[in-house]
Amino acid sequence: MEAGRADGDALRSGKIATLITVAPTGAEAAKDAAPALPVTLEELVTTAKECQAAGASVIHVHVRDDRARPTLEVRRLTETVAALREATDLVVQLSTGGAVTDSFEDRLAVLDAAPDACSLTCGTVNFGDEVFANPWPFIRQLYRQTQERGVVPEFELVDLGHVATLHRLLDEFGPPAGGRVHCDLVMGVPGGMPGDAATLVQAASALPAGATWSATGIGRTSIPVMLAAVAAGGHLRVGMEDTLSYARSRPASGNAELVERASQLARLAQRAPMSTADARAFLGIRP
Ligand code: KMH
Ligand code: ZN
Repeated sequence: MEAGRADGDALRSGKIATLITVAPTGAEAAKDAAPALPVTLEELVTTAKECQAAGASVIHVHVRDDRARPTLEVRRLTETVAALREATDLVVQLSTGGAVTDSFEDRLAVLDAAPDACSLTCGTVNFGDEVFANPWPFIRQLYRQTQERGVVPEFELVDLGHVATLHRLLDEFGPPAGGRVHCDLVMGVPGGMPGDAATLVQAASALPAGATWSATGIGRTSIPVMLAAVAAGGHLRVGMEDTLSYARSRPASGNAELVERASQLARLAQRAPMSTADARAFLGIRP
């Protein structure tokens, strides 16, 4: 694909800015253990505004209920999408991964909240002591629904085998809504691919021609993965879904400082953070 090669050249020569995604909450961390975790709508909106100011252009959203437990209740998701659109210009990407306990039916229904974008994990993976289930029939059904509804998917690749499934998905069902194949290499999940530079290069090299990618390192792999991603011409995802620490023995004070550090690194690499308007054009988000 010509467009892909052009993107690759532009990335290496610094002509394409860095897309920074913030994943502020996730489904796993407990508010008691991490008081800075945004779990109410008000906290999420405040975090989103701070993170946009710090350089994020996409927000990957998991919602919590009144007791701070993860939920996929469509009413809450819809309200959250509306509130984030009202308060920010961020691309709103809802998680269809949810929590490991969520049903496939509830995960498909996330699209009823009509987000700009959604995550789409390309395979099952051990997830600590749990299993994050993404069998092929579910992946296929979710992908078809994103195409029908014009929701731009981000392909979450947690293991190298997920790259093969991404190829299969595109071969069988064609390009995604928005036209760009954009992936997130989720590295360092206990049970998934390790979060190191060699694996990152291997995974990025195996992507379909023309695909673009960001990377995120879970836990203590956060910084090595971020450094490797910038060096290899990738984009970045950071946030308290992926790591609760800013540095060794130093909890993150919030999401904004994680985004701020990613922005500084991007600027250092001569690929400044992408604006929200450019991120919408880059990902092919509908007006
Ligand atoms: N919470 C994980 C089980 C996604 O958002 O799409 C799944 C996850 C992936 O966070
Ligand atoms: Zn997530």
